Amino acid sequence: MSMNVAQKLIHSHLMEGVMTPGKEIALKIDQTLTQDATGTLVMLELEAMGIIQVKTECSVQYVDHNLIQEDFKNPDDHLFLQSACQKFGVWFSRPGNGVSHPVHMQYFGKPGKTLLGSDSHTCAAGSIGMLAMGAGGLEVAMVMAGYPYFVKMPKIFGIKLTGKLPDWVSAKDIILEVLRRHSVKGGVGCVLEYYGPGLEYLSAMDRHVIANMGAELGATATVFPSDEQVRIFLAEEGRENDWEELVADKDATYDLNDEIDLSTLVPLIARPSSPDNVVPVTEIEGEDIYQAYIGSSANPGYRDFAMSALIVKGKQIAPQISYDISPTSRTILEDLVNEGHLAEMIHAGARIHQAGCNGCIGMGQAPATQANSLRTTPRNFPGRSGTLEDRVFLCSPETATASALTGKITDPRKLGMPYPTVSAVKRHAIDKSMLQSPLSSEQAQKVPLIKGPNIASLPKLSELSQAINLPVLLKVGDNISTDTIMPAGVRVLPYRSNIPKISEFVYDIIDRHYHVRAQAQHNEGGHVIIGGENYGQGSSREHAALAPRYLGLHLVIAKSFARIHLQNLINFGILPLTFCDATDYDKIMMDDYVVIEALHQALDLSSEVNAFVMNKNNDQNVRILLRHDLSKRQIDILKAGGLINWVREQSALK
Ligand code: MIC
Repeated sequence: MSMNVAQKLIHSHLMEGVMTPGKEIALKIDQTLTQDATGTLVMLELEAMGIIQVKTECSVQYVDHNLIQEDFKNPDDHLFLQSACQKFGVWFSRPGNGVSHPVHMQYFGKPGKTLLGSDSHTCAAGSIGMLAMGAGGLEVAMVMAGYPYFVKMPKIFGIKLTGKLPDWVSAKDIILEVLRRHSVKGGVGCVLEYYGPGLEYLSAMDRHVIANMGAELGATATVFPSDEQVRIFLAEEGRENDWEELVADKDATYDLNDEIDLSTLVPLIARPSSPDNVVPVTEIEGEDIYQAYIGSSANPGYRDFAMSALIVKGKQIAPQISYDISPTSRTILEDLVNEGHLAEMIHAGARIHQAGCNGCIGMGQAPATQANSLRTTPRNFPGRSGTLEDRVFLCSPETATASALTGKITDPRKLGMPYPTVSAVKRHAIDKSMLQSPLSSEQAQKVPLIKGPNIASLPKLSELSQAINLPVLLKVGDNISTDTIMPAGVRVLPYRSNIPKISEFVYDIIDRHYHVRAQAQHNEGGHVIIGGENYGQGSSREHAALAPRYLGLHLVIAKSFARIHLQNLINFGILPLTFCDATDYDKIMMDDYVVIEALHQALDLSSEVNAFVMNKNNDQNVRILLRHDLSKRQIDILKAGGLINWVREQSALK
């Protein structure tokens, strides 16, 4: 049977199940990636499961999110992570070494391998022919402990690229075009596979830009073939031996199809506050801007920074502009210094930040209230920048830099200068000195975990109750992102290792009193949340499930769920159900009670569950039909009160 690249990757790692879209399969995972904002929980979970040493071919822990050290919390986390890496046999990428995704691609990524990461943008590694997926931390901890990864067999969505990009249009415009066509829900349940003659002109780093933002379409993964461009990339990193060819069979087919002629694309921009709110730059040019932000895992390559430098070379940015440069890795920073580009940007008025995620996740560089911020980052969900009333636009480095020069949203083609050519770096920096290798298992056993006072143990979770009779404490609309459920930013991120404390921020972007109401209801048994379509899109942060669960959330009823968040809810014992008839969404109001009887039996016997909605005064009682698409394994995990309890039960049975 002829196969496309995604099918080949899945087939070679299939441990259980059949490759029928929608059916649960188990995959062998070769590598894992964790970052500090999600990794501290992963390490606590490994500890809670009693794991001695990780069993993957290679697991790497990065410190890239919580770099600001305004007090002890973040540095305590860094030391905890370093000790945990030594204890469990994990590589440690020290603070300052750079953003996980490009650094992983540079030093560890290998065509043909699988990668699971506790970060939704892990899919970026699909740029070099890997099957790379984002997941909740607990899923990653399980894989590190030697379990397979369970996921629904995706549909493979083939996107054929033809033609060549015009001047001033780059990889970011390609993924913005895909988002414009298919929306933030367009990739749910799919692997996006790019193929066709247009690939010839896209470097591995260009492909990283596209693969990274596959997360914004809700896709399970994005896959590119491993071809000559990938060989060139690995050769530049001194790892040509790690290259192997991986391309689709000649007569391979796809479950879904689309085609983009690159030569027809124009500079695009996603308006506030959703990555799929995409229009041509010309449609909104002329609006004043406050900030132009270059960097993040969505435009991480040397080329992206060098392009910005060449555009501003010898010029000055407009007076009101904050031109923020957030280098993605230490080696890119070194290359930019050696090639003289950093000096050009500084001269033009740039503000240079340390290598890491920084403003992308609201860790600094927050924009002024309601002032337009043009960013090369992957997400512009409301408030994610750190400013509640933000106006963040997503665009290419070309568009952001052109706008920094004029002070207004500007189509870069109108700068009236020739399109700069970024030449190859003369002596590319390859430097593993800030990557600490795992210890031998003998040495590892002697390492104590260093836990500062902000690192709290994981809360114990109760089993799923037999019946539900709980009030609705929140009703939200479509496309609620995990940035809304569990905000990021300097206020909140330092509590990623402290669930009791971080739970005080749950949903506070839309309801400051939610956590107080939830706490008050906790002793009464808990509560329910009602959601719209694509509930929980965006980040993989499992805090968006665990913290509400800590506050007593037991059931979410939504029109549909995003993949990673759905599994996170299950992993922390929160039942996710969907409406059989989406119009029933309108029949449930805040403070109504949802009643489900004989719940365990209902889940076991059928994919449909009867529920009653009663208003506060108990004088109105409506029956609604809910459904689930849970596997037996997922139902067992829910009944046990989450994955950690389930693992403990399984080990006790052995
Ligand atoms: C993101 O882009 O939202 C993040 C920061 O990378 C997250 C991880 C996190 O919340 O820490 C992600 O996408 O998973």
